[in-house]
Amino acid sequence: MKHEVLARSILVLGVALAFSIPLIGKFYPRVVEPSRILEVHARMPESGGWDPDHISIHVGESLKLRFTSEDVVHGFAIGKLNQPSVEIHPGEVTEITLIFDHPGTYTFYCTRWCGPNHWRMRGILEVTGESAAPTPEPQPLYLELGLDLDAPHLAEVIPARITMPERGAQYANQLPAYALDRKTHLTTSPARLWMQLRAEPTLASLSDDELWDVVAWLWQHLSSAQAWTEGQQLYSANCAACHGETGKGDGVMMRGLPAYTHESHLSGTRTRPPDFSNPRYLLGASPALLEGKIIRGGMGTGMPYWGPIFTQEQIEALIAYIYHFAWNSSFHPPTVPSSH
Ligand code: HEC
Ligand SMILES: [Cu+2]
Repeated sequence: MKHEVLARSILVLGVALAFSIPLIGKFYPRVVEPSRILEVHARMPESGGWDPDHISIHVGESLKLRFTSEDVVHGFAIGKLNQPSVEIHPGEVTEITLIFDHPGTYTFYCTRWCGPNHWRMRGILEVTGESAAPTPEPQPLYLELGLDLDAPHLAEVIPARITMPERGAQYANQLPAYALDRKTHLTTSPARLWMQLRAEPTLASLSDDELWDVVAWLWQHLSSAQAWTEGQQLYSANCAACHGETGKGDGVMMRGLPAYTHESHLSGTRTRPPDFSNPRYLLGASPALLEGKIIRGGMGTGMPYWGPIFTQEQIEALIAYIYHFAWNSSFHPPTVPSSH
């Protein structure tokens, strides 16, 4: 899927080089003679953000962007393209050359925490030109399901101890087929799935704790270890400043704001993120719901929208990573040491 996007829509020439050599302009003419050069100024969002913040390029045209920063270090990346970002240092010029082979609209964004409104530092890159009709993006699952993202989603049941997925694995062959089905996984919260499995006569011999091990195993099983690692990296780069390294909602950007409480969860008046290590919040949410929140953001709250920034795979990786805060939660009385 990654390769498809790359082949279909973009070539970013020499971006990787820009990491090691800040002033690489002289290397470019050998790669490609740009048909146009555009100066782009980077400033903190408080002082205006990107200038210009709307860039147009024609299919096949090679556009050289010359970045300068007028305050602190910023980064430049284009959403959904899986290309490394370039750094923009004050007093230096960073150049990249873009060529697209397909029309489309992209969001470019700052990749450095340059200030409290860092995530608002975004702009639009419009690629114009005729071509075969663009492949429509699949509709996000939360829209297909008609989920109300703002409705409360407290877990009806939560584990009484830290779950042990490796113990849950031994019951894999006793599970009803739907439990292993990916669509069920995406549309069902862990708490709901637990309740469904609890009602299965064939699993009646399992204790409540063992059944939680099964659900935790399913959550691990249905997302790959690779996704988890990618999710961890994306989380610390993009989310931890608000959500906190340990997912407690206590990131540096959130200090001093009123706490996230049950009341704020129920009424929708939330200023801080929820504590991801509190299973009441996270184990009551399906992957489709979390995906919706990440794509759309929390209207009116500080939660940014990430739909134009991350690929589907990156969002899935983030979700796989976020759930681990609840599974490994020290919120439970730690009667058994966690194996993670
Ligand atoms: C600028 C601060 C900020 C950043 C950065 C941020 N968030 Fe949030 N996030 C919030 C706030 C505030 C909420 C609570 C909003 C609400 O629930 O309506 C929230 C809520 C959420 C929720 C909903 C949780 C629930 O149980 O309803 C998810 C999921 C989430 N964020 C994921 C992410 C991910 C993934 C990233 C990084 C890619 C991220 N957030 C970056 C502030 C932030
Ligand atoms: Cu910035």
